[in-house]
Amino acid sequence: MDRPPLGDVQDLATLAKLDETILLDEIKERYQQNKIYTYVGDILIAVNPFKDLGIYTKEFSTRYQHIKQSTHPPHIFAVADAAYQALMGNGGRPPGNQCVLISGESGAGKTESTKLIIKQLVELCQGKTQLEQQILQVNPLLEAFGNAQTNLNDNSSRFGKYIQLKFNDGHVAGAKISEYLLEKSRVVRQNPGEESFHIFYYLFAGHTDGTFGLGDPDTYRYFSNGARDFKKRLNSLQKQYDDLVNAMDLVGFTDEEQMDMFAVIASVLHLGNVSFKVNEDDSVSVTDSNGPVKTAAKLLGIDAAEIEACLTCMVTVTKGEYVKRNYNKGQAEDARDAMAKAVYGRLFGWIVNKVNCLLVPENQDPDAKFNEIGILDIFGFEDFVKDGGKNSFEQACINLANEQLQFFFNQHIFKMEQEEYQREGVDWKEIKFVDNKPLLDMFLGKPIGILSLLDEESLFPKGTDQSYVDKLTKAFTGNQYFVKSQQTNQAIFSINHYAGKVTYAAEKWLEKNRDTLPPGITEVLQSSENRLVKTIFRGQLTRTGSLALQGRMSTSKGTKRRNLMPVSSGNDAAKRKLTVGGQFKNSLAILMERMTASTPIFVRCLKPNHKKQPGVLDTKYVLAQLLYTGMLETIEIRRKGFAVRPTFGEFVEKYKVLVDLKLTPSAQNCSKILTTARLQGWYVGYTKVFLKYRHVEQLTELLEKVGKSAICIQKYTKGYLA
Ligand code: AD9
Ligand code: MG
Repeated sequence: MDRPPLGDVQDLATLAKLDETILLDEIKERYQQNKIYTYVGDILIAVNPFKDLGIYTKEFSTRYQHIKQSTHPPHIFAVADAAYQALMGNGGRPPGNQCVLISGESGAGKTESTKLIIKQLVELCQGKTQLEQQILQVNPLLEAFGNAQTNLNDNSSRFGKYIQLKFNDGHVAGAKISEYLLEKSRVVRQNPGEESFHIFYYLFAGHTDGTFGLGDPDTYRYFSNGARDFKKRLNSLQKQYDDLVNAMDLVGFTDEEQMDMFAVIASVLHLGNVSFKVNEDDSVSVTDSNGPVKTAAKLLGIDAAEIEACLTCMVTVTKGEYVKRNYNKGQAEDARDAMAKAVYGRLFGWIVNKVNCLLVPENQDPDAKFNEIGILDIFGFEDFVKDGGKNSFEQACINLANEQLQFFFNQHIFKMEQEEYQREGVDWKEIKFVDNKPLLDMFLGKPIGILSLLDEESLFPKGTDQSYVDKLTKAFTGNQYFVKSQQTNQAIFSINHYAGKVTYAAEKWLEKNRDTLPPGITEVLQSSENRLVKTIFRGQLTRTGSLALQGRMSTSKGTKRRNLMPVSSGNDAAKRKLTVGGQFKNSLAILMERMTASTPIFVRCLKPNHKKQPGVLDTKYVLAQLLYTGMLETIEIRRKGFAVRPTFGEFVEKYKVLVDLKLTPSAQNCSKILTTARLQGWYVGYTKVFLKYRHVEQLTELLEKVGKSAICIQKYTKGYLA
């Protein structure tokens, strides 16, 4: 049977023959023609163009409103349109809550797709209200604080997010953002070639006048790789700073809050420059009490002496007596970094909370129920070893989230198809696919799971990264997903993920999982005279998210006050209910519940090459992505299943010539045509005929035999498959 010209097929599920070569050829050809979007059934494949294609203009937006998917070239706006129409009870998808699940490797285009979907949704509901305008600014705002340049992506999301847009009468009635696992460690250290969160660079660009005591950006320890061409980028960073301030204004952050936020960001950098010296009695103290520690303290609204005290020693109570234990230099540096990470992490959490408060109209009933469209934009699958870096605890969590999403995709795609067969009474044997459930169990299992064992080891006082890896090796040797290290003295192990083997270095996993602050730091920060710092460490927001002054402002100063607040070591750990891994596990479970309660639309983002280059499609790399995302299994279910499913009317109209031109659409007449054609293995359901591609080929041959002209057949077949 003739195939349409390469690159012309908009829905690959309509091709009579589809294997990995055809799939790849079609995608490659389309990419070269700047057709970055392709459907596989109702799934949208999006290949990152790494250039502006001019296809997201107002004109395109209008073109993709209230459409039938098959009548327009594939587009991300069509996905937004399908979700919106379904929400409104129109179109072919089940009504009610919808969710768009965007997956793909780091740098594949998930965040861009998310923004485009939100933009189109706002257009679809006219986008005139203040709330709708606020929503458009949320992503740029969060990206400033939660995204960073990595070796895989210049604007890499270092947190996952699920955005729920609630609709009432076709208009946005509110929004909620859930964030997952910000990579806080980036604040204090970055892999070679990488940067810290964008906001740190915007800060310098927006405050060149020396506000917040800032000097040359190259002099800050927390920029592990220096300020990275800061001077050359100054103009564009200034523009980004202005855009951010504009976004914060529009979303509803007050000027005062913004200044407080920048002060806190600056304090983190100053804190990073605090150094320690070893004294004669082996205790450590801050090298320069009038240096960065003073500036950091001023910005944080606390006394420098208090910071010095809680970074150099801890006070515990033993048998009613205060016992002071000095830190060594390494411990002091760890305490400093832990403090900086905590300040940044709390600030980010507060920003998300505040945004959530601002995105709910004040007069809205908090219990009101609305239909919603959720959009999931997680951090993409990562393996930094390939680029000379290391994979740590963060990468394990990021990759686990991607595994979970892949699992959801598998369940849904295979389940959905099989449900259609059930609805139509088709006799159907369940099809096999690469199920990553055993891998998820290995991560999430209790008491033997990668995260559970980490929790166990984190609580064990003598636990080390090495003892943790030893436990993993003992528990999972023989498991096909676990690969133990050849070097037994190294705390590393590998996991065979759906997207490939990833080697993890377990260095600092216990510490990262515990995520506890050294004793005393929280208390010092809670007693801050800076309203923002006080709030983020006491964790209270008013209804509108504005800063609330809590309690009495302490006027006591210096180490004296600190001595009144002794803490026993491990006190924070005891108070903390859940470890980072435990919290992440729970939030993934909640996310899955939310997604299960909605009708999903899948967007599969593909990265065309490793170099972020436009116009270059690395076939091997793209094929690998297509394979591990299960695209072939998806194709297999289409091929092994009844991929061609015309209604009785469509079928009779096209093939009645084989029996009798007077045939009318009915189950009986469909069976009659198929029996006359002597085909086997088809099925006639309650409203549709279920055919395999070979049936279409055989029917086409028969049509030829009955004397149809070749041109006529081609037109006919194309029309049928479209
Ligand atoms: V990560 O997992 O957060 O590291 P993403 O989110 O998948 O990753 P992102 O959306 O940030 O990737 O895309 C990476 C870059 O590719 C963007 O900064 C753009 O420069 C580029 N991109 C992505 N999609 C498009 C597009 N549709 N048109 C043009 C694009 N450029
Ligand atoms: Mg992203």
